[in-house]
Amino acid sequence: MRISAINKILITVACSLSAITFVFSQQQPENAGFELWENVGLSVPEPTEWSSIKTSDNGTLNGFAPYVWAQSTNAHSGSYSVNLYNASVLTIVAAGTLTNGQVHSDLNPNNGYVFTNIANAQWNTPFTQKPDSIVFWAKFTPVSGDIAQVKAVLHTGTAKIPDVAQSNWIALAQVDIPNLTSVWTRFSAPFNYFNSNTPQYILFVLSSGGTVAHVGSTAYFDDLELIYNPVELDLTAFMHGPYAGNGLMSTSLNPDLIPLNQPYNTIPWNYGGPESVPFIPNAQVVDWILVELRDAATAEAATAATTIGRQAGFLLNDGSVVGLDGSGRMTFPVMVNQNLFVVLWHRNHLGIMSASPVTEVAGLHTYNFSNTANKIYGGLNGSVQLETDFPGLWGMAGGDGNADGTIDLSDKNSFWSLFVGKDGYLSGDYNLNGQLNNPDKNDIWLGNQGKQCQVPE
Ligand SMILES: [Ca+2]
Ligand SMILES: [Ca+2]
Ligand SMILES: [Ca+2]
Repeated sequence: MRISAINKILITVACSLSAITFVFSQQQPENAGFELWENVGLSVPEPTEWSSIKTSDNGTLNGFAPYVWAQSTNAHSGSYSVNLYNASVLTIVAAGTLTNGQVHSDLNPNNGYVFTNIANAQWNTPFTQKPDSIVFWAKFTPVSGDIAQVKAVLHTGTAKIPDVAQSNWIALAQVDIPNLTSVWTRFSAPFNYFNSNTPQYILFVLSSGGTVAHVGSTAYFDDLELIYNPVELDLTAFMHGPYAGNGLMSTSLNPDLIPLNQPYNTIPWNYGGPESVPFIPNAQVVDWILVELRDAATAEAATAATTIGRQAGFLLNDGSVVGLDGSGRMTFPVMVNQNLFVVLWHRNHLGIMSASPVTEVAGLHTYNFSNTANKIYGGLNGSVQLETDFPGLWGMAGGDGNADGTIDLSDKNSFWSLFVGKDGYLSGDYNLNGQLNNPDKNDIWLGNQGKQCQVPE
């Protein structure tokens, strides 16, 4: 039998990675500064993307409904704000009302509501993100105990405000303004999340009246904004290959051999992020590292499907993980609903995940993978003890040249043997010194054989 001498390079994706592209732009309300106005056939224009009680879903009542809004040149910024005021028709007092959805009007104001009309794009605002809070600017002159109010509801499907059942609601942010507010004032409120569902729409209602509105109350609104507090990371981790002792890694690849573009745009990471630098920003940079955030109840449940963000950054010789400027912390514009688990990927070391949730203190999410045993999920099955003397040091296992999540003979045969003697930024350069020779195999790969990536698939 003839045996082929060709080494078959198997690229199996043991630690499977999703190819999802994450969009980091933050969704904001449309025409949130009320600068754009449109004539919708009424004698008063409406702010574009917003509507009120004369364009409700009840064509019969629309003709009788009073005007309760006006374009105002009394603006917090730009040229205009929206002025809402309570007005009466016959014996009914209608509250000044503005929504990005549609008004459902009723002869009894108590039966009125605003709603996301999913049947018509004119009356709904698709929205899939999870802001932390709402901010806007307002002035208010109340009459007889009236309150001005802004509510924002993130929801799926059809939803309305108010709604006793709160059907399809995911989160509510609400600001009540009970007092005279004669100068432009900034108001804010957090979104209170009821569940971890992903929104499909956002519904706002702005009002110049409370549950029982009185004629004469008038309010001005401008510059609505949604606030997203990013997850800022303070991470520490070490890699076996370049580990040089005394809590430091070598920086032999720096600067000439480290590429200026993030190298994780290939199998198995398939990370298409645009991270690149004009030059390696810091003499302490060891190599590029890919940081992945997962949102799950437990470490076991933190599979690839729970990924909420990925970014490439730099690992420094003291174990710090930093952004593209070489010193600042990495931030992710995401919101964590359950628990945050952080995964680190390196091109020829086994990926690692935090064994426990990464918690926030004063806005900072801190995790040190290295300073005690079992900070790395799965322990020594997928990592290495770098220092045995107290207090010890633990890090990422080197030798996975084909990045399939297992350190075995194929990493030697295909990615080390074939390139022995070569220089460069090579997968088989397991000690990251820019030269591929015996120490890569003997000092790093050999002792790590059999270790497997413990990051949940
Ligand atoms: Ca404005
Ligand atoms: Ca391997
Ligand atoms: Ca080497």
